[in-house]
Amino acid sequence: MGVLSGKKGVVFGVANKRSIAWAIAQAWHEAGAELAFTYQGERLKDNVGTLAATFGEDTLITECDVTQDDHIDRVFNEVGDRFDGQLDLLLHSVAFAPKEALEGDFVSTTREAFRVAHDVSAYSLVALARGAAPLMTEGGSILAMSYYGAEKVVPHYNVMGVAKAALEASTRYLAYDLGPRQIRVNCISAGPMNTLAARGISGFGDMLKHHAEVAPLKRNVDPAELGSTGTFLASDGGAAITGQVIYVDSGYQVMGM
Ligand code: 0WE
Repeated sequence: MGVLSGKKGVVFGVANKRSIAWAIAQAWHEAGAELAFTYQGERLKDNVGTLAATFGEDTLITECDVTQDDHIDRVFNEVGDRFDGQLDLLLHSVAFAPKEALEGDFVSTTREAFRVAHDVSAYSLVALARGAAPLMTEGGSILAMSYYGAEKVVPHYNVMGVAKAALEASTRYLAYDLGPRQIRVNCISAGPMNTLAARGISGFGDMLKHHAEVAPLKRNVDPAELGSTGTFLASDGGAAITGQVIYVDSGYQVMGM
């Protein structure tokens, strides 16, 4: 029996098979959870549908633009119907900043780029937690993805770093609000991963190399390792862990030089 058997979960942020969301979803599935998936727009529907169908042809997949309150309301109605009003797990693996904002100087960030980055990447966790909480009647585990650029300057990460700082702080405030209902809220701060979101970021290959050279473990992070930590946090192993940011980064975060 898997550590998540009988648990029901909803996963936001699968784009393709390299997505962090997919790595964590696979680990949750292997641990016995039953999952539903959302996709961000029509162009990702088939990708997510094909992946989700490997867990069974009847897996719920539904569209969710996390900046639209009506999408979020509909998704939790559908999830509640599918899982008989029970939800235990939620994965938030969603971020976006306009490409220009990740290229120049942070000081050049426009009001609109700042707004969009925070709406998609940070406020969405608050909105999803509020939608999920009424279904998490037996407690639950909410997991979001962060990155080191939330706490230290990573050149060009810019407004995403500020949005991840807001995401991490939101995790602590949500942990406080939802704690009395035994709903836990945590972040995994992952080392740089070779995903769709990272592709097209100039110098990303050099970042991976730097990370592997500096990190105590002298290697990058395997997506399956994010899955293992995600399963631990969702399981009884993580039952007293809430409001935390757990670094899954080969130890990079401890280094001063
Ligand atoms: O959080 C992220 C990236 C998220 C992301 C990626 C994109 C690329 C395409 C958000 N918005 C966009 N917008 C786009 O138009 N990471 C942790 C990966 C990442 O992104 C970086 C990094 C790292 C690491 C950007 C600059 C510097 C380092």
